Parts: sequence; C-alpha cells; structure tokens
Amino acid sequence: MSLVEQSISTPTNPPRPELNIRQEPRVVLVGVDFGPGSSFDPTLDELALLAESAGDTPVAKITAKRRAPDAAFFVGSGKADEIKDLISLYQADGVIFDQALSPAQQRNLERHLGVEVLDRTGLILEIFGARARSHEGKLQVELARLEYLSTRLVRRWSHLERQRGGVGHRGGPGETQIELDRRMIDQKIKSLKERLARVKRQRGTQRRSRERTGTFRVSLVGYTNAGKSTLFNALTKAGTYAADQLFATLDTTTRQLYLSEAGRSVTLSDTVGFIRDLPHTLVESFEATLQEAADADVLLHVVDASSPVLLEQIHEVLRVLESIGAAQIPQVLVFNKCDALDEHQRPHHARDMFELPNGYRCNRVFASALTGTGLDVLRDILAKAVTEGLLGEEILHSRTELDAERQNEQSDVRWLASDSPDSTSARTRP
Ligand SMILES: Nc1nc2c(ncn2[C@@H]2O[C@H](COP(=O)(O)OP(=O)(O)OP(=O)(O)O)[C@@H](O)[C@H]2O)c(=O)[nH]1
Ligand SMILES: [Mg+2]
Repeated sequence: MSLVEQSISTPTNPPRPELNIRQEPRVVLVGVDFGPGSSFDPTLDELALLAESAGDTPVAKITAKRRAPDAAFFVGSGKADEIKDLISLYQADGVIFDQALSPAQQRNLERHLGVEVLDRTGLILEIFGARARSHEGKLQVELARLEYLSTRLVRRWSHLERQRGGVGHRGGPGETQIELDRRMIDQKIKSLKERLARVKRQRGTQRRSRERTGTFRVSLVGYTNAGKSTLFNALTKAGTYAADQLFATLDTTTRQLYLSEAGRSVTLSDTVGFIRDLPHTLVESFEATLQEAADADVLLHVVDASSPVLLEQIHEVLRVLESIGAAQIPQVLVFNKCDALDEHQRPHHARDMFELPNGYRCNRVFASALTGTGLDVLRDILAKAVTEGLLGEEILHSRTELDAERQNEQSDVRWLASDSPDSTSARTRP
C-alpha cells in the first residue's frame, strides 16, 4: 500500500533493526464516535483486518467521541496530538481513519502528524487495486481510484504515480501542473467509462444468451470474508482463491453446479464481497460485476455466523443489494462457519425461516463450508427452487406488510447515492 515504508525514528526510539529489509508499514488506527446514526466500530477490528489485507501492521488503536467532525483535523486538536504521541511511541509510518476524511482534513493531518494519512475509502481502494486481476476488474478499480483522486489531486497525485519517496520527499505539484493533471484525469475517466460501457454491453449479450437457454442462475453474495469462495469451492469443487483476507475475490467466477436432487444443472457465481461504507465510487465502478448478482434467479446470502456483528453485516449486504436493484431477488440465507461457534451457540436444527431486517422471510441454512455440514440441505433447497419455480413463496421468500412501508422509506440506501461517506458528505462537512 502507499503508506511510506520507512519508520520515523527519534533519538528515544532507535530505528528498528529490521529496517533494512523491506517490511510492512506500521499503522495507527483511528475511529471517531459521532453518536447515534454514525458508523462507529469501537473495536476497530474490521479496520485492522482491512489494514492487514492491504499489507500493513496495525500497532495501535485510538478512538474519540465528538459531536461533529472538526473542520481542520476531523478529530479535535488534542486528540490529534495524542495520535502524534502514539506515532512516535510505536514508530508508526502512517495513520488510518475508519471514516472518510475530506481532502483538506487529510492534508492538514498529514502536515500535523508528519506521516501519511489514509481514510477508509482510500484503504479499500488500495486493496481493490492490489487484488484486481481481470481486465474488467482492473478497469473498474482504476476508474474508482481516479474518481477518488480527482478530488484530492493536490496531495494524492504521487499515489497515482505510485512513487514512494517517503514523507517530505514529494513536494506538491504547482497549480498549472495540477490543472494539467486534472484534465488528464478527466480524460482518462471518460475513456475508462467508455471501455466499461463496452464490457457492460458484452455482459448484456452473454446474459441474454443465458436467458435464452433458460439457465437457472445462483449467485453468492455476502459480507467480505463470510466464506463465499469457500462455499463456492465446496459446492463446485473448483479451486477459487479463498483466504482470510478482506476482498480476496474481486472478479466474478461462474461454474456449473449439477444438482442431482433436481436432475439438472444451475450456474453458480462467486463474486466480490460487500462491506460497511463501501465507497460509492467503487459501487458505481463495479456495477458490471455486481450486475452478475442482480441478474441471478436466487441469491445465496452467505453470513459469517461466528461474527459478533452479523446482523449489521446482513444489513449492509441488504443495502448494497438494494442499491444495485437486487433486493427483490429471492434469497437463501446461509449461516456459514457454524463449526466455529461455541458448543452452546450451535443451532439444534439444520434449517429454519429467518426474517431479514427488510421484512422478507427467507430460508436459512446452518452450514460450514469448511466441514461440509449443511451443504446437503442447501442443495435440497436449491433443487426445490429449480424444480418448483421461484414463486414458491413459503420455500424461499415471502413479503410481509413491512415491505410496503419500507418501499416508501428508502432512507437506508440513500448514502450510496448522495450521502456517501466518501467525497460528498465529507466535502460538505463544516
Ligand atoms: N471456521 C470456518 N472458517 C471458514 C468457513 N468458511 C470459510 N472460512 C474461512 O473464512 C475465510 C474467508 O473465506 P473466503 O471463502 O475467502 O470468504 P469470502 O466471503 O469469499 O471473502 P471475500 O472474497 O474476501 O469477500 C477463510 O480463511 C476461510 O478458510 C467455515 O465454514 N468455517
Ligand atoms: Mg471470495
């Protein structure tokens, strides 16, 4: 990732002996609680996982409570000084905020703290950048990164160039240069959008041909690290990359899955995971990939049953599904990783009905992609969905009165369009 890879050493903190070998940047994690309604994780565990997935080593965590973000530093100046102390105490190379910073806040903090500062959006973009493999995936990440950068040009240009000169070695480009850069970025954004539009058309053609052949499509969706790829492999015996990293999968992989119970095949797609505050530039750029999920006949919504925040994660997945127009697709909830539950938490039955936070009831299967528990039940449910059709409401998905109400509300999803934690809200904050 882009955090500088040299530690700041002071006389009281001698340089670490391993400094000569290229090593992981040490980072301080920061989260701010703005009270009810703000997305605040007191443990910062997810941010730590994200940082590790990007190749950083979290060395300290610090949280703060505020009514509103400070215009200059996001946190108050007292807290900024505390962060500065932590940096020198732990010889950290960078700071990562769990929320979105405005470009000005980011700049001010970097100047004040003397190390590179990254926000959650920037971090997620870095991970996506490192993971993208397919042509389409790379185009999508590049587009999202450029859109993010175009608001932060003054300081972030060096990121774009992938220079790693270390703090203080950069020197901001002059005004004219920035103007030139901005024009170049705008042109690049335009050409990337055109190329992605072509990819989208191709996908449309493929989709229509699948529709003609009447293929039944099942897509795995879920919070990142829930076990989608492991389940995909267990069901199809394919060798898809599964790892204890956030966003291990970025590209969609599709395989045939033969359901002997139904006497026919379906296609199963594994795709990118979702996360809280997924940068809206990424959601937009990944439209083509996410479309794969939106086109499915059934969604297997994989949940990490061992996560202490599984309900929040379900909520996030529903939000993203809503934003890509996939909220109406029947879901089967797969409570995965049941093997990791304590004895007393383990379910006593293999399946039941579960009411989603959006009021839909759907089948829930307790499973372990790792040990294979529950997969036969899951196959049975899928077979039933294929043979009895999708509208077997009591099998898959049924509406409640709540649904009608929620259709009017829609407030949950607005963050993606206009209240994104990325550029929009951050820029307009006082
Ligand atoms: N204990 C346990 N671990 C599991 C199970 N399924 C997956 N895992 C582990 O969870 C981690 C994430 O698994 P993946 O299959 O890569 O998760 P994913 O949902 O595809 O993640 P992304 O592609 O990053 O969104 C890996 O370390 C898996 O070994 C399970 O049933 N039990
Ligand atoms: Mg995966």
